[in-house]
This record gives sequence, structure tokens and C-alpha cells, in this order.
Amino acid sequence: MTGPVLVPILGDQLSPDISSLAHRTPEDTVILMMEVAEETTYVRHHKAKIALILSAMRHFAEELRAAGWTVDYICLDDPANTGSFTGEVARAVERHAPRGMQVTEPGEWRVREAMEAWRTTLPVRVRILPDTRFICPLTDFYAWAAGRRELRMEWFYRDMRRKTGLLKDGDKPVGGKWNYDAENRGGPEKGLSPPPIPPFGPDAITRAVIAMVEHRFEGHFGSLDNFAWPVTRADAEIARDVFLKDRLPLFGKYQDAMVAGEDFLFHAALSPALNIGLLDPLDLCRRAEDEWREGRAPLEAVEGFIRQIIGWREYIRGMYWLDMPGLSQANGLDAIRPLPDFYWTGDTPMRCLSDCVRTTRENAYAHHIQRLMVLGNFALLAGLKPQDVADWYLTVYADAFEWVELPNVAGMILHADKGRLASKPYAASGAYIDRMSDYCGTCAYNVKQKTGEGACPFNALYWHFLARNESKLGSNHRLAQPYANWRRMADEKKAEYLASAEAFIATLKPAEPGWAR
Ligand code: FAD
Ligand code: DLZ
Ligand code: SF4
Repeated sequence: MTGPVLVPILGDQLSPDISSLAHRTPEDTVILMMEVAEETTYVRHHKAKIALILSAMRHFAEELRAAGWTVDYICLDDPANTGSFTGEVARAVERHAPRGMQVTEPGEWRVREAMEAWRTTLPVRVRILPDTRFICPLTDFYAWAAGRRELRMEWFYRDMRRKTGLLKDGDKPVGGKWNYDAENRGGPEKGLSPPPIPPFGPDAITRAVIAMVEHRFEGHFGSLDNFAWPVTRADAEIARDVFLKDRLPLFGKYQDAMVAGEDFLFHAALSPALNIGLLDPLDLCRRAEDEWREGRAPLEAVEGFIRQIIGWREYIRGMYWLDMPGLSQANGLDAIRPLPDFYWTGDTPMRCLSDCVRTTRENAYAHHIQRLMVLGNFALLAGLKPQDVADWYLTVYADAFEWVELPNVAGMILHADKGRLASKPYAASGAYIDRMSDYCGTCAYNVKQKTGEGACPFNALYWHFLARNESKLGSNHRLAQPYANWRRMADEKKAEYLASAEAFIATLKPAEPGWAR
């Protein structure tokens, strides 16, 4: 057979060292990049997420062409566009009569299924290669998981430290401890003002994409007014370097803090660039380690940051592939309440939730503790249906791909996986949000009031959650203390909490259908 090798590159595979290009030369390869309706609407993504991915794809095609590759690029508005990866790959096979096709495995189960089908439906041999941008190959993760009763991130993380040699001193972790989380609990101190993040003003390519998205995806959630994500490798590297210099030193200390209107605090805001392939995770961790070795950032900050990436990020991805397809239907706590409309509108007197929805709408971003302890905690306590919640998270964040979104939603926040990922649900009353944020001072509700009109809804919802799930969670030893408190409580008080929570739940207005799907 003659003909080139066809290499489809997807919108989150924008890395020149992607495995599908390894051992290929520009002379005998055609790269296929496809903007397709199915990917832009399988959930109705935030407008900024669509703009980010399409602009980054167009810039990557230019980068590849400048390096001598032939790129067959299909635009969304091409009249012949069939609207799906499968349709476009089939058309490309007709156009190029390739002698073979190779592609890097995708990040989502539904796309993997489509790719597997190409092996039988296309008249060409299809090789699906592992995604080597992850540090832990899936086969290694499955081997790690096999036979273990509990799949805890901390043990996996230590293995990853050993494998990469990051923050190691011979056989030992530097400083003598693997984990410095206990030193990373700073609250929202007064006047906390992180250095600004450089915005990446849109160039001509991004402006054209933004105009197209505004028009074509008009009804989708989110605003494009603040669009400032890096869409090229060069800009992502600038964003990385600014983070390492300006914010990493305090990343650990304020990792769990929330300050109204400070949307990024000391977080990296690098997840979109990492997830679409503009930055390499291991390289980023090595650079973070250098900041500590050269005395510019403290160990607790650098260890905390590296743990998020070689620990949580890799572990979450392993858990996704291990537990799919069942994870997408998991509902271990039998939660059935529909998503309330304020997740889309932000229209709620709960200051914490309205601010988190606002940053989500304006930036396609909320930092981890907002996603976990405000938006996620509410979803858990109010018993929201996991599939509704997963659709919301997948829709609204610029960094959302199912491999990383779903285990965080079903496992980390909702306990829908019956505790495979987190040994106890991250349930918290208003006191936690008050301690870690400045939201409560300007809220219509009183965080100190436990029940009745004007009381912070998180307080009664917390006990309602424990009470209604007692048969499932009552024997969890990590919840022993709260359940002991609940059982000791006078019946009258219990009834007051339950009635207060029920009265609040009755006020929740379900979202109109059609926001996510
Ligand atoms: P930082 O706080 O600066 O952390 C540094 C990096 O660590 C991140 O860029 C990310 O790559 C990694 N990281 C940290 N925590 C996690 C985690 N729990 N899982 C995976 N990676 C992690 N992250 C996504 O990339 N995409 C998602 O769709 C996503 N959905 C989430 C849904 C829920 C319910 C929760 C609780 C978390 C979710 N996360 C997701 C994880 C985390 O919130 C984001 O990675 C983080 O907020 C991104 O911002 P940052 O780059 O400023 O992160
Ligand atoms: C998220 C997304 C969007 C909005 N659009 C495209 C697209 O038009 N073309 C493309 O190749 N990829 C897109 N993506 C990313 C894909 O959805 C992603 O590659 C798969 O979900 C696999 O992770
Ligand atoms: Fe949120 Fe309750 Fe605080 Fe209001 S009082 S901001 S609802 S935690």
C-alpha cells in the first residue's frame, strides 16, 4: 500500500510530542484536525470553553504547518462537514487513501467507543496508541488497583513520587514527610490580594473564533467578555512562569481559602492548558520543584502543588477508566433531586453560591475549593441527582473533560461511587464556609443561626443529609463523631433541623431543561 499515514489529532491533544506523531515524518503523514458539531454540543459547553478549544486547535494547526507537517483542517462552517469525528475521519480516508491510520487514545469513554468502531467500519488499519502525556500508563494504574481493597490517592501518590523522583532525597521524601497538607490551611486573611494574572488579549484568530461562537452558540451558558485563556503553547508557558514566580510560594497556604471577587487567588489557573496539551504535567512539576530547590518557594507549597498533579490528576484519570462505563450511572446515595436553576442563573441569596456561579459564568473557572466545598457540598447535602450535577460541571468549566470531571463529581463530591474514591463524603455545614471564606459577612442568611427563617441553609441541610443517609453512612468510622452528635441530639432539635431543611428544599426551583443537553 502507498499513501500517507492519517493521524487525527483531537482538540485536547494539542501537543507536538503526542504519541500519534511519534516515529512519523512530515513526508508520509497527513494530520487531520476536525471542528465538529457533535463535540461542541454533546453538552452545551460554556462559550469560553468552545472558544478556547477551537482557537487553540487553529493555532496548533499553524504551529504544525510551520514545523513542516501537512494538516488537513476541517472548520465548523465547512459545508461538507458531517458534524462528527466518525464522519470526518471517513471522509478523510476517502480524500487521502491512507495506508494506515494512527490516533492517540481519547480522554472520554464515548469517543473511545467511536474509535474502536473505526477499526471495523473503515477500510484501513487503525492503531490506537496510549496517551503518553500522562505520567502513569493506564496498564500501570490497573496493576496498582488490582487486588487492593482501598484505592486511596495517598498511596498512589507516593508511588508516583518514587517513579518520577520528584521531591525525593535518595529513598526518602525531602524534608522527611510525603505530605504537608496540614500546613496548607490558611483562611481568607484581611487584605489578601494575590498578584494579577496576565490576560492574554485575543489575537486575530481568537477574535474570529469568539465572533463565530457568540453567533453560533448564542444560547449556551457563559460570557466571553473576559476571555483571556492562553491559546498557544508560548502564552501557556508565560502563564506557567508567572504562576511559578508570583503565586506558587503562597499556593499551599491559601489553597483552601475563598475570597469574594478574587477568582483565582494563588491557584495556577493552568488546568485548561494542561488538559488540552499546551503544557506538559511532568515538566511543570519539575519546574515547581526547581522553585523549591533554588529557595524561591517553600516546600509545603511545592509539595502541595506537585501532589495535585502527579497525585490527584493522575489518580482521577486512572479511576475514570477503571470505573467506566458504570461511573456515569453511579448513584450510591440514591440522590434524585433535579439541579436547581441557580446553578445556571446565579440567582440565589446564598452569597457563597452566587459568587461561585458568577466566576463560573464570567471565567469558565472556579477554583478547587469553590467547586468542592460550595457548589459540590451543596449538591451533596441537597441530594442532587449525580447525572444532572455531572452534566453541569462538564458544561461550565474550560478544563472539563469527562476523564477528570466525572470522578471528581461522582466520587469526590457526591459519594455516588460508594466511597471508592473518598473514604468519607466532604459534607460541611456553614461554619466551614465561614471559616474559609469572607462570603458569610455579606450574605442574606445568618451562618450562626441553625434553623428557621434567615438561618444559613447549609446548617440544617448538613443534618438532613446525615439523617437521611444514616443506613448507608452511619457505620463509616470517619463519620463516627457527627453521627454520635446526631444520635445524642434531643428529638425536638432533630425535628427542628429536619423541618428547616425540608422547608428550604421546598423553595428550590428546578432548572429549565436544555441548559446542558
Ligand atoms: P490548582 O488549584 O492550581 O491545582 C493545580 C493543578 O492540579 C490543576 O491545574 C489540576 O491539573 C490539578 N488538580 C488539582 N486538583 C485536582 C483534582 N481533584 N482532579 C484532577 N486534577 C486536579 N479539574 C479539571 O482539570 N477538569 C475538571 O473538569 C474538573 N472538575 C472538577 C469537578 C469537581 C466537582 C471538583 C471538586 C474538582 C474538579 N477539578 C477538575 C479539579 C480542580 O478543581 C481543578 O483542576 C482546578 O480547580 C483547576 O484550577 P487550577 O489550575 O487553578 O488548579
Ligand atoms: C470539547 C471540544 C469541543 C468543544 N470541540 C471540539 C472540536 O470541534 N474538535 C475536536 O477535535 N475536539 C473538540 N473538543 C474536545 C473533544 O471533545 C475531546 O477531544 C474529546 O472529548 C476526547 O477527550
Ligand atoms: Fe453561604 Fe451560609 Fe455563608 Fe450564606 S451564610 S454565604 S449561605 S455559608
